[in-house]
Amino acid sequence: MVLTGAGISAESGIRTFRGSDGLWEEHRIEEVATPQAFARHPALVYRFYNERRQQLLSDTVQPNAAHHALARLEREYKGTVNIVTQNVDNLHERAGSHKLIHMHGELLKSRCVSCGDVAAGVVTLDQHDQCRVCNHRGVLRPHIVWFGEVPFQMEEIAELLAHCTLFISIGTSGNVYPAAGFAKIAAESGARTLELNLEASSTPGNFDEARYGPAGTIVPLVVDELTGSS
Ligand code: BV8
Repeated sequence: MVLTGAGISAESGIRTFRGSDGLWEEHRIEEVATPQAFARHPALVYRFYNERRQQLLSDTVQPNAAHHALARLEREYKGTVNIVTQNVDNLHERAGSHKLIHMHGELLKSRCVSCGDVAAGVVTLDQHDQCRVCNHRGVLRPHIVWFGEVPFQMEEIAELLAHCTLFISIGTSGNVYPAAGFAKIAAESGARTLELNLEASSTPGNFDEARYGPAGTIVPLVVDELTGSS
């Protein structure tokens, strides 16, 4: 089981949360990425996500060597490879990964708060948009898990954690729960745990081993070792 965070997309040009000191413009991200912020200042929250979607959809943002290495691992590894990502970008899919859970949602999708419809291919969202299913207006929100909301597919993730033999964390600072607690749960289930990051995360004690460096450099090396091609 592989858990990825913002660090794996850093070399693709997407800023990490810590890299921006947790800020977007003058707002703390924890204050913008919440249901309360959306209720109080919808236009601000719509803009926050419209700007990130615009960047993700630009040609300059492409999967990097770490994303491609994980897709190769899924193809070539002797066991099953499952990725759980905290990221809302689509770079794992574009690199060819299939077994993938977006526990914090997906930037390019919207959800109707009235009928629950989830639509893909979103470019911009605003409070005037109409749901394609129930036709209500002003009901589309980013299909993103905000602070204080329950992450998606937690049952499937619990199953993966209970049965995984190797848990690899890539590019996450280990600050946001429940994701930050996964390594410990995997270790309690008997998995070997490996942290791949630019620097030590907040929970280095949860890992048997750690390797530090840019994901684009160290992830392909680890995948070579795991697939016997090194
Ligand atoms: C929940 C989508 C209950 C949004 C995200 C008080 C009030 C309310 C809640 C809480 C509270 N106190 C604690 C909580 C829980 C809260 C939380 O943890 N808060 C934190 C701030 C303390 N969590 C929640 O609210 C979660 N829900 O708890 O519900 C529950 C729990 C369990 C079961 C049932 C119910 C929901 C959290 C989800 C929030 N949404 N994303 C959006 O994108 O706009 S979180 C968002 O921030 C990311 O998805 C990610 O999870 C997190 C950022 O973390 P990272 O990915 O690690 O990124 P970061 O920048 O921090 O670190 C990057 C790392 O990469 C660094 O270590 C860096 O060194 C490294 N790096 C950089 N460059 C590279 C690199 N590594 C390799 N190569 C490089 N080139």
